Amino acid sequence: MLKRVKEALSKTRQRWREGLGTLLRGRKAIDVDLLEPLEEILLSADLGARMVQRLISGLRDRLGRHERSDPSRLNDFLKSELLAFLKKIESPLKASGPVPFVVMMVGVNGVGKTTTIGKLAMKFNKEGRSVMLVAGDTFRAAAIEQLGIWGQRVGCPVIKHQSGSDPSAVIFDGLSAAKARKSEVVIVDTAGRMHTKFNLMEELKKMKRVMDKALPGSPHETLLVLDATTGQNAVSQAKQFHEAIGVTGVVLTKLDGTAKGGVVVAVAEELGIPVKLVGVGEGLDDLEDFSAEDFVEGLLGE
Ligand SMILES: Nc1nc2c(ncn2[C@@H]2O[C@H](COP(=O)(O)OP(=O)(O)O)[C@@H](O)[C@H]2O)c(=O)[nH]1
Ligand SMILES: [Mg+2]
Repeated sequence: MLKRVKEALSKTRQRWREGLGTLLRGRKAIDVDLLEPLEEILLSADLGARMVQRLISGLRDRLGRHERSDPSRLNDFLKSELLAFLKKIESPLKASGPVPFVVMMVGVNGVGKTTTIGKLAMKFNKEGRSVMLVAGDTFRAAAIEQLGIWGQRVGCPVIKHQSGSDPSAVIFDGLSAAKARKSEVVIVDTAGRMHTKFNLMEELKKMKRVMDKALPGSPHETLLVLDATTGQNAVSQAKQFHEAIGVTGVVLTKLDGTAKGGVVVAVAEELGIPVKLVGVGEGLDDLEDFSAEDFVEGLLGE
């Protein structure tokens, strides 16, 4: 598991190590004049301005107290600070308690919602739990088809209506069917939408109301899918979705092949939303529980 996330974050880590190496070359001690270039490097890993400020001021305090540790300790300090912070937002997806347990997936277009649903269905299926998928992205016929294919691969039922129909209607039917069949986990797909489009955000609110009507208390998790390659824009997406419908967790996809993996730290810092899952590829098994340790190792490790 550590290997997958570490591999996925290798570009971010490589950039960090190169920057740090250049910065510390020939240094005997950490001095205040290091703080500014260090800040630059941390910002380029997309940890977000606030997190970077927090780390830099922590270092400044230490230097002020004349804790002039040798440069090789710098990375350890940053790692332990980051770890302490990320531990607070580490929260694996349990999907236990209510039956059916309903998970709603939201996010902008192309971030990996449908793919994550397929992976998640596989994960639950492997745990021996019955899963049902609901094709709440009725916007395009291709989206309904795509979910159907994932359902076939995993071997779980997919509840769908025709494209162009009201997403709330298929969601109501889906949850009713799940209740009747005693499905353990229901995962609801939704159409991608720009976080800045008022009407589309209102539509999400309606879907949530309909879920609560069909199965009081649901959805039990509202997961926002964020594409790690988008960098800091993910933070404004998270803010808007959270304000509109109350996100309970984040899924960070496409961590493989990006040097912007630090963005999850920025999202957590701004909003305090737990990070549940991490996508590390396009395959069925390319989904991991978020682990603070692995993440910090991946970002700042050897
Ligand atoms: N490399 C990589 N690609 C991913 C990951 N998750 C999704 N994708 C790809 O992103 C594209 C969009 O995914 P899709 O699930 O259709 O996004 P949606 O519009 O949010 O439903 C597809 O080509 C997926 O294969 C991931 O973790 N890593
Ligand atoms: Mg989709």
